[in-house]
Amino acid sequence: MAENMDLRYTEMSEEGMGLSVKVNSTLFHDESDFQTIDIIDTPALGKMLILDGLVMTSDRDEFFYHEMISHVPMNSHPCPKSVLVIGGGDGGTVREILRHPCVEKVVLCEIDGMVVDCCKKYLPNIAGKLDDSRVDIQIRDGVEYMKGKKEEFDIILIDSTDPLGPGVGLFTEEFYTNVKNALKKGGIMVAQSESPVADQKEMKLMYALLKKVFPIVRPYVGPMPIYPAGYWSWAFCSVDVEPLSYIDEKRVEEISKNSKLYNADIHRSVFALPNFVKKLVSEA
Ligand code: AG3
Repeated sequence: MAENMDLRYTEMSEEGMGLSVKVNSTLFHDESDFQTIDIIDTPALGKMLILDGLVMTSDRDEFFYHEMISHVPMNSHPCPKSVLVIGGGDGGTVREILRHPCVEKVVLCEIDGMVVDCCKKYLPNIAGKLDDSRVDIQIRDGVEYMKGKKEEFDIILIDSTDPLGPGVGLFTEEFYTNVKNALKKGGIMVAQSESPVADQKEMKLMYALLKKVFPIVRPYVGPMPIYPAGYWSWAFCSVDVEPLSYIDEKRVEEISKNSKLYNADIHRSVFALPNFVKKLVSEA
């Protein structure tokens, strides 16, 4: 390689704002049946998973996302035994779910087997718990998987890509209706819901659909350094559970002992929304 050659990975918005990371090397590059998959090694963030050119996760900042998507809903349920993750083939969300002792079964429904294999091989810190005996990995389309399910899960997490490419069917009224029907009484769905700064159009469309399906739809927000605008949102949705109406204090305390971000104060504060986010969601 030429001396001083500066290889970079860049994810740029249409307006030309984005992330730029120096790259040591590319560890994996292939086309699956669904998308282009890259694993790169970087000095700033460790190894990173890139799908169709968009960053999904990295060794060093994955906790911002995986702790938020999982512990907020998990600790809002008195005893989540059966949990479903749609997407999330990197395994980070599953790893966090398994830290809750009441969990008996986690189904991971990921469309792309190559993502799972690749993350097991190159991102063991993130994917390392996918071989746990409580995990049932289903390599299939989440849209198909959800059809006809009735009251099976306490918690369902939609750990999808952006509303583009293979993930697009996960942003529809039909899919959300099937998810609602698959929740047990007292069940909660959380879906990643894009950046309130960089993805306002997508977010509005998504919340409009969610509000058609779920009586309770409450966004929560947090930092996400490597995603667009560095600021992210998740949608807490349920038929019968308001966020903060129940918090499992004992589990919050246990989980926060070994968490980088999540603790009792964070849990209570994430539903505090800036005015522009409130407006965006109320107009959806
Ligand atoms: N799922 C959310 C990815 C969204 C990223 N968007 C982007 N880079 N434009 C991440 C999967 C982590 N388990």
